[in-house]
Amino acid sequence: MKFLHIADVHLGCRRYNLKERTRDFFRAWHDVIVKYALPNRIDFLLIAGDFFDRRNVDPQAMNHAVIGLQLLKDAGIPAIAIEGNHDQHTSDEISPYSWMRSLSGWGLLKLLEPTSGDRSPIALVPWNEEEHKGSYIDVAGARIFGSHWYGSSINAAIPILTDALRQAREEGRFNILMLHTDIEGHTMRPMIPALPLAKLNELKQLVHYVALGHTHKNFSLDNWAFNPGALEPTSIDEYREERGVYLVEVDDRHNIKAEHIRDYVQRPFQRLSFDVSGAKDPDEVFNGVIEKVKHEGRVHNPESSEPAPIIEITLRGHLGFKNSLLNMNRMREEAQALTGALHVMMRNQSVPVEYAIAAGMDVNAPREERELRIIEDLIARDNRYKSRAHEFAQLVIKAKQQALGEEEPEKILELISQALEGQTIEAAEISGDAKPDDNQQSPTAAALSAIERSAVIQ
Ligand SMILES: [Mn+2]
Repeated sequence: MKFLHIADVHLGCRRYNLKERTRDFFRAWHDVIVKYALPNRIDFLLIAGDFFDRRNVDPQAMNHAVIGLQLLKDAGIPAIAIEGNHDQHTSDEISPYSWMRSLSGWGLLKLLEPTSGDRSPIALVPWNEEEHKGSYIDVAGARIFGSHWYGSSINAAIPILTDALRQAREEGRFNILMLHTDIEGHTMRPMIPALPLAKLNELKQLVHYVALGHTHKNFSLDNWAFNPGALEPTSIDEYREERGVYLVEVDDRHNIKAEHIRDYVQRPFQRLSFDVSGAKDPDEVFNGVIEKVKHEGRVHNPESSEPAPIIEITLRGHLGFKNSLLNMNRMREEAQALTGALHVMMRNQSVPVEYAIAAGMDVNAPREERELRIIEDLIARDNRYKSRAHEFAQLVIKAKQQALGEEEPEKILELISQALEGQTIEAAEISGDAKPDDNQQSPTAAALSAIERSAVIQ
């Protein structure tokens, strides 16, 4: 038995407002079929969720889907799919229709969906070829099970699904479960709950192969659970991850030989970064960026079959003049002309010098020195206290030391008011107000709120 396992095709994915980029997802999908599905005479193709980028499939994406599915159908290769979070149907109460179900109804793919039974919220029923519906299907010695996208309820769903599988699996067949979920320890979004490995492992006694999807990077577990990764990166943050398709061969004794294939047409990406610190004027930044592109930029060769790259250029560091003086458009156009890139993205993450804290400071300097310097810089941002920034910074440190030493609050207050004497009067005079304004922060409060703000600036 031989099959191809793909996931996260994301047909119809739109990025950067580029028509070409949408076609990339089709090219990858088409190339994989032509290069690996057809010549290898596979018995079936598995699509483990997120075939489409969105539930409301646009006409172009539907064309892209049908072209590939028709090629498979003409070759007699069944395409077996489950829904992912991106192309999942709405609740059946709202509408029983979905494009994945339509494609299944037209015989272009076989969408495997659990149903809900009388006794259990998850029931698995055999494929019905007349109705084009079912939760599992028998093909070429395999029994393939589908599942829904369970999202954060995956933990509760797995034991119920496990019970249903125990009933429906067939001894002697190669049992495959298609599952769209992150697995703990292998996710790209550590903040989002994923299925614990222990829970997944409970399925080991029931199925021979878990066909995973959802995580856009490749990984496999114990030559048993396999996640191929997205066909194409859906965001530039994914471009460094390994992704591809699994070509799987299973012998009569159910030994698995899974090969991860990455050689198909993919859009190349490149990330460049330029430090603007110390640049005297916008021209210097412009020239620096262009030099960088000339030396390191990925140049597209129009003769080659490889697609033109998408390049992202990020400006970092401390900018010595106004942001608005940077001509980002000119940089983009020049970089594009030099490389022949499909698209150049410019991102400005530099921080204007007036907001820069401890600019140019040795990061290995002693902690006390760095602390004093940071507080001093924060205080100096307020013109009213600029001339006494050093003195006030020392005061902040002293007050902090007393607080840490559990000195009485009154004593600390005394220390501060003594040091500030004269200053509050001065400030009130400048503002033309006899009483200190409620909005007028004391230097200590200004420094403390500046410290809070600095957490954001970093
Ligand atoms: Mn996805």
